[in-house]
Amino acid sequence: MNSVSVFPGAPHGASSDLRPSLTRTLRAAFLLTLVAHPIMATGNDPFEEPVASSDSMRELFRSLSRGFEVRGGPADDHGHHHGSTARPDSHAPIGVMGEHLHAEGEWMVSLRAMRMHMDGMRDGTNSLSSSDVLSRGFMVTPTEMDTDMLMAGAMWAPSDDVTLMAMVPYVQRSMDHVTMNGTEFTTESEGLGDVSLTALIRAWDHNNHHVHFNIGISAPTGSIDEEDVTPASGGNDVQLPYPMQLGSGTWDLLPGITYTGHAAHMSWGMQALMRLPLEDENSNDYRLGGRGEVSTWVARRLGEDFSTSARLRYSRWRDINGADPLLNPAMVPTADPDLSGGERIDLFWGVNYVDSSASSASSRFAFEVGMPVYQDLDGPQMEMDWVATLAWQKTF
Ligand SMILES: [Cu+2]
Repeated sequence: MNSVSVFPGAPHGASSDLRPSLTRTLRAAFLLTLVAHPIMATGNDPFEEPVASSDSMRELFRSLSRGFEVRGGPADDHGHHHGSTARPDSHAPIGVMGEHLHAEGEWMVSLRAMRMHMDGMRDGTNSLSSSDVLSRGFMVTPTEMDTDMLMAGAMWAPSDDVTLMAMVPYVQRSMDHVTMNGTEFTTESEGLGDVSLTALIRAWDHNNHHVHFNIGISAPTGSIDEEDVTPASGGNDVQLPYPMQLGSGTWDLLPGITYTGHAAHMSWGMQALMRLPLEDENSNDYRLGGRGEVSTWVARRLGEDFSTSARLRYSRWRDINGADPLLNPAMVPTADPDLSGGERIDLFWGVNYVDSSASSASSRFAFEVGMPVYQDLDGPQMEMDWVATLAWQKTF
């Protein structure tokens, strides 16, 4: 299909008509790279013959990680770190959280910068143009959305069998829309998201195989009263639809289970996580639908300091229960609680770096990017286009 058929008659300029085909080309290139990278990696064994580019990359990252060393004392020697701590792939791809334990007394701090880009609308597995959505009677349809999240994390292990993990997200959202008469406008929201605390509890260890439980709780610290101006609001701030809010508004349970395994040059894992509301409704008379996801990944070491990873994630989330009385579901699909459930399969590619020559108090850098290969949405609902995470982690 060509790009013209994607937005037939949509009130957009020629430049935005190009976007779907560009997106498709980028996605095809990404998936091709993802499939090809393990093959290329085996073709030129990096353990025998490190390629020049990876040497200069290593130097760059090493000098970066030295820049992050704490002044006056890098590398306290605790002496009881796990043997695998300095492997780049001893941590999962960075989009996976709570997948490793720490040794007793060990601390880790981390900072993740994440962006999720959504582009266009979908009903079931079919993409919809803006005019398709408007022809169903909505006054407004979203066209694009970006969510940026800065996530500060801390991990601490009171014992070898239990690691505690706290996550503090700062969220920025921006959504572009077009109205029935062609007016384009953007709404924005920004602030603290839902803070969570999770206990990672060792369940089973056998040689290179490891299982732990994730038992977390998420506090309703993120606002569900975000407002902005729209063309219909006469210059006043009005309540924004559900996807623009910063938190769930309820206390949520975050149960999960994680399996990881490793061999000399490979590691792999699987994690199932859920988010289940613990209250019937929040202060705005609704609760988000329960959400579950399963990730499976495999990582391959490239020399001592780098690893690359491929990850497959299946997510499913249910419709919103109840309704915010300030929202009119006939205005825009994002204000309709019955148009919020769905399922999706995403494929990710990632890279981890750790300076293996440093002592145990080492900095890590990691990057992961993913794209959906399948989306089935209770629509019209916004389609996910890509998601990327860049992170720094430091163990004490
Ligand atoms: Cu950690």
